[in-house]
Amino acid sequence: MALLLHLSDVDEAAWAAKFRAALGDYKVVRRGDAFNAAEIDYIFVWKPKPDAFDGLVNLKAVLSLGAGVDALLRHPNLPKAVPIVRFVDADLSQRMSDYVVAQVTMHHRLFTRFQADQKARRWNQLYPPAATETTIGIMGMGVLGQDAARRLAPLGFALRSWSRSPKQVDGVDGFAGEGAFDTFLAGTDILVCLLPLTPETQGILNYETFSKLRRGRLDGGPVIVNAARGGHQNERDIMRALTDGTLGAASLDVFEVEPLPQASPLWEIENCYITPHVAAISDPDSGVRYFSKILLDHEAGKPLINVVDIERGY
Ligand code: NDP
Ligand code: OXD
Repeated sequence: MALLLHLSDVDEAAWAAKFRAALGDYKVVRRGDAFNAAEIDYIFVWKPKPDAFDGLVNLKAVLSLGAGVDALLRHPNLPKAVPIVRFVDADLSQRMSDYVVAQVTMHHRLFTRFQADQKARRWNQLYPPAATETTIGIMGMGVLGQDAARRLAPLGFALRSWSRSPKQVDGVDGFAGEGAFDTFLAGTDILVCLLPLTPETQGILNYETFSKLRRGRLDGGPVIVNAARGGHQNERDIMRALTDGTLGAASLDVFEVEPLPQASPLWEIENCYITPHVAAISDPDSGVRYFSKILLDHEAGKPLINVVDIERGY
């Protein structure tokens, strides 16, 4: 019985040390260690290599360091019948909401406009709308979307959400399904994407979507904030919309290709605010606490929690 760690682009050794401390006698191995593949019950992954699952014939669950599992689900050798547990964590939600609140408040107060005025030494008393006059539309009303709504509400913003199934959250005007998408957009000034990447949501941040957002409330035009996945956005369309005024600004944490290529024109656009996929990081202490409990509970006969619905894709 053992847990195998297979983490790329993060400090696997540090995670392994914490898992060993948390799991006591339960064996924890890393990719480079000598181990018998048949003894692996659980694999903890982030950006797994093609051979990650080779020989793991007794796997009970795949544990995903990421909250988003789109890339994992595309892994060509992902075992078909093994449940996937994704990361759901208050610390991760807090960090994501920190990002969302920062971007939303920055755009609400017309940061792009006043930065340009400052550069031009221009004194122009243009008053932003009150938060109560500004509507934030959250696409994806799951764990992260609901947390963001909860933290934006006390600031006074008008809130609306869009999800696959209807959601009733206090103080949030809920819209659900494709049929309600245009109505949702029509009243939105700042569009925040917290959707999972699935075939249905791929490319949803496109020119047509941007054209349907409410105009006239925020000087410069409506704004998008994407902290979900680069696959949600069409970057050519974002370029076009930022240049022709369909969008006033965009905050992007994720990109079609990561790292964002040097040649991308997005780097140069003043009303495009780029961060390198850092909106929220899975913290090793809370991550180890969360997954160790899940593993030990499961070994004690309890059901797994936060299991990905593979058919749905999230
Ligand atoms: P959840 O699974 O909890 O929530 C997903 C939400 O999206 C649900 O409300 C769901 O609707 C909705 N949704 C899914 N498909 C559709 C659709 N076709 N149309 C409308 N709504 C849809 O996910 P999380 O909140 O935990 O995470 C969201 C995403 O955030 C992750 O998948 C990941 O890609 C991204 N992420 C990015 C990070 C970063 O650092 N940039 C860090 C962590 C996560 P319903 O409620 O009806 O199921
Ligand atoms: C995640 C991420 O999905 O960091 O957790 O992007």
